Amino acid sequence: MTYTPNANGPMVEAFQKLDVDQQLALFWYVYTEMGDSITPAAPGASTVSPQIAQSLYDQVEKMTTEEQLQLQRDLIGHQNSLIAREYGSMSDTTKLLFWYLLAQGMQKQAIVPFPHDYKLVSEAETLFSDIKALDFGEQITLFRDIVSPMGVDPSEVSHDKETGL
Ligand code: 45D
Repeated sequence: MTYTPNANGPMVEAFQKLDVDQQLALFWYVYTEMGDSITPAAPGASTVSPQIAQSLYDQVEKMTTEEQLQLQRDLIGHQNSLIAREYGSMSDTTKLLFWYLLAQGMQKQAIVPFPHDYKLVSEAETLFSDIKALDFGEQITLFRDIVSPMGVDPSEVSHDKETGL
């Protein structure tokens, strides 16, 4: 099967059209679905920097649960912050690893837990089914395209007077 990153376009757009909380919720359901098949020590993971993802994760783990949730919402919403800029300077695969660490942190209750009664809206349900129909390699390409633009790319924004960043 031939596959190009561009084939993700419509799915990436559908993901970004969801409101921020629905994006987080869908991402959580994706993790619960595929979590076991993700192996952080995957061979050939040459562009991943585990120490960088881990140190960013460690900063988030120290926050209160409210701050942890806000940080995740802010990454999706491109809010300027030190962590958003640190995130934006990582490689796409390291960004994926960071989200994976967050999801694992949620599972071990070190990060704000997912509310059991929180439901996906129908657009998110549809997208979830579409994602499940992709093979593993296609899913990873899709998630890279989704997490890549999150945060703030420090090389693309100018100095922010308000935050001093
Ligand atoms: O109260 O090559 C709501 C590596 C609102 C290795 C909420 C890899 C209400 C190298 C928003 C619902 C492993 C990196 C609360 C490859 C409310 C390599 C909170 C692959 C509390 C390929 C919701 C990595 C929250 C892969 C907090 C495939 C939701 C990684 C949070 C995949 C959701 C990672 C999170 C995935 C989801 C991570 C954190 C799918 C994370 C998903």
